[in-house]
Amino acid sequence: MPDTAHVAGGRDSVMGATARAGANVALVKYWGKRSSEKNLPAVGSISLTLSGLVATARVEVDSRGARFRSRGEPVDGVAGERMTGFLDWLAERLGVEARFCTDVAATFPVGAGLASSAAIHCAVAAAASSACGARVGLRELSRLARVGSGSAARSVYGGWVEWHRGTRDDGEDSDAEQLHSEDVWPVALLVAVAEEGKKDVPSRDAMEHVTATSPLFAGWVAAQDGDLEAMRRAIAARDLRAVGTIAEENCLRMHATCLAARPPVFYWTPATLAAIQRVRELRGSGCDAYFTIDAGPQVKVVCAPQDADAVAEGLATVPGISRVLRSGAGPGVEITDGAIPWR
Ligand code: 2P0
Repeated sequence: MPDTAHVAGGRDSVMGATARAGANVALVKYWGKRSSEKNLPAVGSISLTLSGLVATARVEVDSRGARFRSRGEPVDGVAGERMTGFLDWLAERLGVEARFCTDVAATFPVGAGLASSAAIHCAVAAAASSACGARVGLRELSRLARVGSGSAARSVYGGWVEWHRGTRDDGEDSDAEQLHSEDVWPVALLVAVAEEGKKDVPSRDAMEHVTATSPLFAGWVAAQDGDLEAMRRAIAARDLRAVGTIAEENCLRMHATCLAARPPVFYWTPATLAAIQRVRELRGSGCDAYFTIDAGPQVKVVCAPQDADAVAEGLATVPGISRVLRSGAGPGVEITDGAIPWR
């Protein structure tokens, strides 16, 4: 339980804090849960936190507004209920009798397989901790963020990050740690946007369905520790070809597991496959570029910074790709207004 300072201030003054966190792209992916209640993963994962694709969350204590707003507009339905549940869980966990409300904004499309959920839930957990004056270490913040959305556990840290599967039922050993900071190895990360709209099936439901029905799921889990070990070594050696090769294999294994579910979960569009082919062609012409795809049709490409212009141009002309976002390794979560809980 975090050490929480007394929540001061009368009912007339609204206390609050603001945090921002980057999206992250998994190079060894989180797919499947050993327990869904607190997002305890079936496998460990390794990601790169991204620059530029950032979510900001303002959390206020006992404000009278809607519990969950996006750019000031109330969000209801399943997303509203999920966020309200997370805010209530955070208040209880942080030991305050507070009614948290949040207003979020992202610099990139939300709910389209661009890890908006990771950035938003990480920023909300950090801002809530700050708003109520709690003292929370970064690993503890990672565990708090994980309960909002599993992949949010990784956005706490900048650069190259590993989220540990853990074995405990209470989740106290399932958090992320930084492998290497964002400034030790410059890489470019491009996102070829194949579809701007929202996903049909939320990752949460898809993971549950795939875990329950895919005959390949056991094989996916069994292969993960080998990929994690190889990826740790590849990142430590700054070996982009090894990082990219492991990431492509891991991504395709995840999607194969989804395709084998009953009924199948299929995220790709024709533009997704065309972008994969273009990455392979670019590699054939000497670019150091590798793809990965999450729970949506977008194709993320990790490449050497000196190849980024050629890769971005190559992706932009793929039929069905509407635009290419450019990013790289980014920093961890930051409090932009409020006390810093982890000092
Ligand atoms: C990842 N994805 O490692 C994987 C790869 C999508 C594909 O984490 O249910 O939004 O909130 O824990 O974190 C997306 O899943 O799911 C995700 P919940 P989350 O990035």
